[in-house]
Amino acid sequence: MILITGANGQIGTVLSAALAERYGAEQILVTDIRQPTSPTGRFELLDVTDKGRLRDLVGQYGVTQVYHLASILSARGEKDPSLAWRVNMEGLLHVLDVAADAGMEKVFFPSSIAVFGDGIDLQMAPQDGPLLPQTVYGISKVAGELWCDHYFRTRGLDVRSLRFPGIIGYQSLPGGGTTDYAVEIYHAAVQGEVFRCYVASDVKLPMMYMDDAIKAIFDLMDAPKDAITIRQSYNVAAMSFSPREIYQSIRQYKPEFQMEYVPDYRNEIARAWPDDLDDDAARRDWHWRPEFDLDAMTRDMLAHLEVRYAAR
Ligand code: AKB
Repeated sequence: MILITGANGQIGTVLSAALAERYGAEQILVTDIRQPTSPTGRFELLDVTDKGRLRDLVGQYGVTQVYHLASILSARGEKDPSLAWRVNMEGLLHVLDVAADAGMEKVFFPSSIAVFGDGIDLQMAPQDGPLLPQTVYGISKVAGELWCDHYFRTRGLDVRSLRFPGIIGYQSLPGGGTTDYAVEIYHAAVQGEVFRCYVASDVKLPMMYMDDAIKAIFDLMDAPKDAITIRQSYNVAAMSFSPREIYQSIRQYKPEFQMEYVPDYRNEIARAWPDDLDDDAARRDWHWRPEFDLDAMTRDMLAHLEVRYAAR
């Protein structure tokens, strides 16, 4: 049985469905702090800060793998640092401990571009280099990566991780992140609204289409154990753009679309993150290759969202 935490979230919604399609819905245990509207597989309420509940579910269902997605993201984390630390740090430690005790096969932990900050070339963040994040979320991801490596070395737990860029998909909405604007902009464009962008026009960030994010997770998790040479977290890159560039990409198909810039505190978070990532290690170790660039993503996002809003 495969357990997913944070399964109602932006990635969790899509990953749960993809795992159910791969392994069968009866093999998937979907968990979250809130009841989903339409669960994929069996659903159980789970707050990851409750270790006893996690241990009980793992025993009850005979869980052999965990995809640990429950997390407070960067923007919300700055508003409530103690909540972010509790959920992100305690939650991960509970998962690692319960998984190691149960002798699980594998664990997946998403890290983030938020691990980067001062001390590196922000135009192309290296795989190895100083990790000096400026957000609570970033600090929790750096500590999380080190804990994953520690559990691999001391308990033999096969935990694998990716440093995700901003993820963009039509299936679900993100919440509490800095890169959320790059999803919201498509919804505004399709609904004929003026988009108010909280990141300045020239701030480039690494981004990835949801299909590629799911592919990256599966490619990493399917790789033979001895191919995984990095037990902290792999950089994975797909595309990099600024608000001005995504706006121009949308305007090719929606020439009437308008955007205003109203930068807020999230702009400062975005400025401290890299423009792009060096993902040579992921390409070398488990043959990572993204499929979507900005324009391919724009076409796919607009096509799916047009259908959804037309049906309302
Ligand atoms: C966020 O913006 O906080 C996340 C991330 C890049 O990890 N989407």
